[in-house]
Amino acid sequence: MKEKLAQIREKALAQIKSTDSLDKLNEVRISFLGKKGELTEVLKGMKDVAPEDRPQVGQIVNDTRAAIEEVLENAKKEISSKMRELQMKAEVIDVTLPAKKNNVGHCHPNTLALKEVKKIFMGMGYEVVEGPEVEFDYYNFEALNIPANHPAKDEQDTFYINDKIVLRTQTSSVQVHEMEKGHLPIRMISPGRVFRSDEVDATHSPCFHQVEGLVIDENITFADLKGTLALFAKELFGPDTKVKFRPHHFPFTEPSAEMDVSCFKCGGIGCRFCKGEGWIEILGCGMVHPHVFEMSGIDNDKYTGFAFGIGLERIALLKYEIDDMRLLYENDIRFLKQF
Ligand code: 2U9
Repeated sequence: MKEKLAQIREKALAQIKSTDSLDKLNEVRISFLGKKGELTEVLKGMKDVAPEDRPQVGQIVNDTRAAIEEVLENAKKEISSKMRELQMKAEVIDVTLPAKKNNVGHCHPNTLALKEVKKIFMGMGYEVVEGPEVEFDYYNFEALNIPANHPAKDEQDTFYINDKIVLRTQTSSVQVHEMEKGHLPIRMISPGRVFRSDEVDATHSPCFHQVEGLVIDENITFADLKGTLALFAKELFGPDTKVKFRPHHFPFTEPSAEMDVSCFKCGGIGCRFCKGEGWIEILGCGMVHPHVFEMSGIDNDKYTGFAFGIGLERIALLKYEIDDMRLLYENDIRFLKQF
């Protein structure tokens, strides 16, 4: 048995020495150490060895296996390194070849517009707060003073999940959650996706984006609203931009207004861009309705506040002079590449 093991060891080492590829090396490994390998076969014959000799023979089998494994490992390293060396010598790298073109992505016009709006309000100390797109009817309508029979609540305008849960139609619900926390004063904007059951056309989409704003503190007046939104308009459309407020109605604000900016193309004279008006409608706003305060537990003797809502797509279409909203959602790379 001992001689047989010595023979196997010699034979294996000789075969490993004469091997020059990893595949062949593996074949040698299998032929000696594999399930049906020569060394494994010897192990199977251990039952015929006299019991008193078994520990010694067992030790020799183990030593033989270890020796073959060690030589195999060394040979593997040597062959790999030789192959790498040959490969390096054979490979010629032309460092003058032009590099692969790196296609770097860039921002969507909506994202660009949102970044600008956020930057302006964050510069004025506003917090940016986001919230859920699926909302309780209460936060989307009731808490905003939109009563049960209001047309906005109609199934033709709103996507209902069930009779208590909707896809939010405005991001105002985020502001209601903030008001309920009761940490005053509040100075926040809430950007996000909103949903309305609209047909798609050049100015409508069932899913669009809003940025709403809310300021609540002691002694906040309509003058604060005007000053803030006039500054916002100047920063967004240029320092010569004028603003104009027209009375309007929203259930959640009283008084309410819509704000127009002087046309940044013609300076207000009237042109094709502003359809000869000289003014462009940009947002809705107003002083938060006392009933809205009441419902969220805010003392309306002590606090007043203003709120506003901006359609982000409208800003993107105007700023980047895009004449059809559908272009923003079609993901045509020829269009998106321009921004
Ligand atoms: C609270 C109270 C009041 C948010 C406001 C508007 C006016 C508005 C429109 C702009 C274009 C919606 O996307 S749009 O169609 N929004 O005109 N939004 S005031 O008022 C609030 C919000 C939260 C608690």
